[in-house]
Amino acid sequence: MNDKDKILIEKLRTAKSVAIIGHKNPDGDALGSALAMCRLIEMNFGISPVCTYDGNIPEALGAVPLRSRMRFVGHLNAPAPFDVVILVDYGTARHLEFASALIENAGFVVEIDHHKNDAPIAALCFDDDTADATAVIIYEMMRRMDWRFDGDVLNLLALGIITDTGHFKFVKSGRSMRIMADLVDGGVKIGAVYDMLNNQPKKTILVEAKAAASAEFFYRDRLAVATITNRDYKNMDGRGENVLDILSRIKGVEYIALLKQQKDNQIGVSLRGRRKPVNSVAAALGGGGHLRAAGAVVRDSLENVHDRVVELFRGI
Ligand SMILES: [Mn+2]
Repeated sequence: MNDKDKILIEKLRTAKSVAIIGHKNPDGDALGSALAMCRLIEMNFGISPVCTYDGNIPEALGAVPLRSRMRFVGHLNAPAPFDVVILVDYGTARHLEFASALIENAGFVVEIDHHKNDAPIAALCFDDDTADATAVIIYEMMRRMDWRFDGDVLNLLALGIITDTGHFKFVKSGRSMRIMADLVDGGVKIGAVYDMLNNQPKKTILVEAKAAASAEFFYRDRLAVATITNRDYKNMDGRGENVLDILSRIKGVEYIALLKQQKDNQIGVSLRGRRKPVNSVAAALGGGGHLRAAGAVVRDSLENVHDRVVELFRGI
């Protein structure tokens, strides 16, 4: 146990109310980390945290343990100031704008994150950008502080690791895999976690298959660009991982860009690099993310964003 652990324990021991918040439109790691932390605090401090989110939780994550504990931020009735607010897997402050009042009014703010962030929000930071997932950091905290846990906690942490590593494709070291081994020894069935994610609506898979089928290819087929227009966007569920996944299986494709027309002049861009980084392209579009999995939201027409993305990959 280290000094930061001791402060956290002291704050949680004396807290009468705790809120846990992840980034907007939570993914498997944000959701798994928030709910695992929720259960851990419940089991070890006898207090029931409020878990809140903004945006949309993909239907693919509808079957995760404790999913029903997540409360839409707009449905929190007159949230009193929380004694402790814990931010998990949030990235940068702009992903938490929806919760700024909760954070500002909190007695004490803690953050647990693996994103690179030059401007942390919290007074107490468990940040580590070498971790493959926020779930990795939480697992290590749980072990260090000798917290009690149950099967739900282990499955939620496994979910965070599996989804954020792209099913282990993006592991930066053996660290998250060693943790995964512990989780499996603790009873986690990897196949069951995968199957839990096979929970997507038919319309989503059909829209994603259509986007993959109409992809364009540039630079001797090294760049694949798929587009989902406004009309189809409403049938999406999450970020369109299936499109990225299908296109990344093509021989010779090095980079994949998925353009999602969220609104007429608002394009979500997801980028993947099979062997090389794409985060500089995301940064050039005003976004960010991980080395080989990054993205941006660009306020411009679909045509303009399309041409800019293709141009940014010129010379690859
Ligand atoms: Mn994450």
